[in-house]
Parts: sequence; structure tokens; C-alpha cells
Amino acid sequence: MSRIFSGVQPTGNLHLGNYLGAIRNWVALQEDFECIFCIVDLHAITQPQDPDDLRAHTREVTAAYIAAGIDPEKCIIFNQSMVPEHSELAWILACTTPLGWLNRMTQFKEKAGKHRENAGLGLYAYPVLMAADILLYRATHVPVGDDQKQHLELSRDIAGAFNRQYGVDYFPLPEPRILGAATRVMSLRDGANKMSKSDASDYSRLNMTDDADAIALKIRKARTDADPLPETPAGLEGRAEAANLVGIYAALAETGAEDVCHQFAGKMFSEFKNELSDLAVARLGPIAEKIGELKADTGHVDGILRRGAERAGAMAKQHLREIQDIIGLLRP
Ligand code: AQP
Repeated sequence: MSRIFSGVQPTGNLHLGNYLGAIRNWVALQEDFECIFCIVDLHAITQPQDPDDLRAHTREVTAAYIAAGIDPEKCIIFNQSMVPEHSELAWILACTTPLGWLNRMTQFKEKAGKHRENAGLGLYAYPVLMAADILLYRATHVPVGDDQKQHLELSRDIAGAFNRQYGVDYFPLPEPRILGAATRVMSLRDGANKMSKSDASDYSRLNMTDDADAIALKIRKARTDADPLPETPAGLEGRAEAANLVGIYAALAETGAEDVCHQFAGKMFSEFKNELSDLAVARLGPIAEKIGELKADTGHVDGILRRGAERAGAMAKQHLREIQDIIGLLRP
């Protein structure tokens, strides 16, 4: 049986990249796969978080999953820290992961920046916890945005290393599912950087909770160039910001960049941006409204997380017992 696992960190405002690169694709997968969708709060604390914000963001990400169309009856939705087996398996896997593999991870280098020596061990070990999240459920497929590809390859390597070390075929090697037309949505202010929750400028991203005015303003201010839209995507070469807006339009309209270029060829970006705003408002508006309703009912959201944690916890406990037996750890 194919099993999907994926997650989002409750580190701030969910944005269009999280939606198009991850959450929207999950909605389709729930029809054909057993799906586990996590709010990875233990990953969030690899960077300092305000406790009240962390609680609020955890509920907001849960609300966003449901508002986007993930059905908590069909899928398991829970927050990572409610199932302590994630941390236990992370330790076990850390013991079979060579340091050299972690030293290659580009996200650590980007996030630690110039102050590597002061970065936390958790930030460095983040990919091992991610491997534990996936392998704890013996997941076979992991839908993520392009930025998580390297971490997922490491999860496969860690699964293989464990299987080899203990002479078993216990963990499936999880396969990435990098889906959709917008696997890497870039910042609205700088086409060289991905759209990110932690970008200091709110103008760099469209948040899933932005209202129509905010969406229109941010798209109007989005950086572009002085040339009109080209006839084909080849004309977007070397025009990162223009290519990003065309890609966003294509993804929201569920079409390709070719179609978008064909439709707007020769038009100026000022005109295209109006169309893009209308489309973004039409797609994101109903989701934002639903997120607002769900956020106002924390009891309902917390109930979904509790039930999800019970279901995830039952599977996690059984797998961890099997893993302990493979390793030779005595258990009660
Ligand atoms: N810009 C993006 N384009 C496409 N997909 C993206 N994802 C994130 N940014 C983009 C995908 O969203 C899922 C959840 O990501 P995450 O919250 O776990 O962490 P992240 O990738 O580090 O996202 P952010 O927004 O950049 O968070 P911060 O700023 O807190 O680090 C993943 O599937 C990711 O690929």
C-alpha cells in the first residue's frame, strides 16, 4: 500500500509557495492514497519561536489544510510533538547517519548563515528528524516543493543505511513527489530567492490569509521588468521576476506557461498584474475566509489534532516497537 507523509512548519504566515508547492497537491492525493499530514512544530523550534505565536501558527496551519480541502476524516492531521515517537526515532536514525551527509545540506548553510558555530544542534539535525517523520510511518511517497528535494534524498539514504546496517528490508525508500506547475514559487521582491515565511518583507509573499486589497497591492508592487510579456516561455529567459509571475498565473489557472504567454503576448505587466490579482483573489479568497472561520473555533481545530494524534500515535507505537526489536533494544 502506498502511504503519503508530508508536513509544514508552523513558523509564520502560510504563503502561496506552501499552497502551490505542497498543500494544493495533497488535496488531490487524498483520493488515492492513505495520507498523513503533519504540522511539524518540532521542526519549527529549530529557530527561536514565541510560544503564543507557535500555538497560534500550529492552529492556523491546521485550519489552512482543512480550508484548502484536506478532509480530516480521510487523512490523518496532527501536530508532530503530540507523537513523541518522532523524537525517539530521530535519535535512533542519528546514530546511523554519517556527519558527512549532514554537512552537505544546503538549507542548514543558508539558515545558519555566517554564524554556523552558534547555530543549534537541532537546526543541523533537522533532516534527520525529517527522515524520522517519514520513516516512522513507513511512508512510500512524500509530496514536497522543490526546495525539500535534497532533504528527501537524505531520508532515502538514511532508510537504506538502516536497512543495510541491520540486514533488514524494513523501511521503504521514500520517493519524492514534486508536483504541479509551481514547485518553486519565488519572492515577489527578488526572483532569485524563494517565497518564504521567514522573509522579513511581507511584500515578498502572498499569504494564504491575505485579503483582496493586500493581494492586489502586493502584486502591483511585485518587481518586474520594462518589457512586455513574450509570445513563448523562451522569452522569459533571464527574466526571473517576470517568469515567476507567469508561473504563478499558470499554476493558479491550472494551465501551462505556454498558454499564459499565448494569452498575454505583447501586453504590459501593468495589465497582466490586474488579471493576476483577480485570479489570485478568486482562488485564495474562499480559502482565506474558511481559515478565518476555523481559527475562530479553536476547540474544533484542537479536536481534529487530538484525534489525528491518536491515529498517528497508534501506528507510530507499533512501528517503533518493531524498530526496537530489530535493533535489540529491550522494551517493556
Ligand atoms: N516558495 C516555495 N515554492 C514551492 N513550494 C514551497 N514550499 C515552501 N516554500 C515554497 C513547500 O512547502 C512545504 C512546507 O514548507 P515548510 O514550511 O516546512 O518549510 P520551508 O520549505 O522552509 O518553507 P518556508 O516558507 O521557507 O518556511 P521558513 O521560512 O520557516 O523556512 C514544503 O513541501 C516546501 O517544499
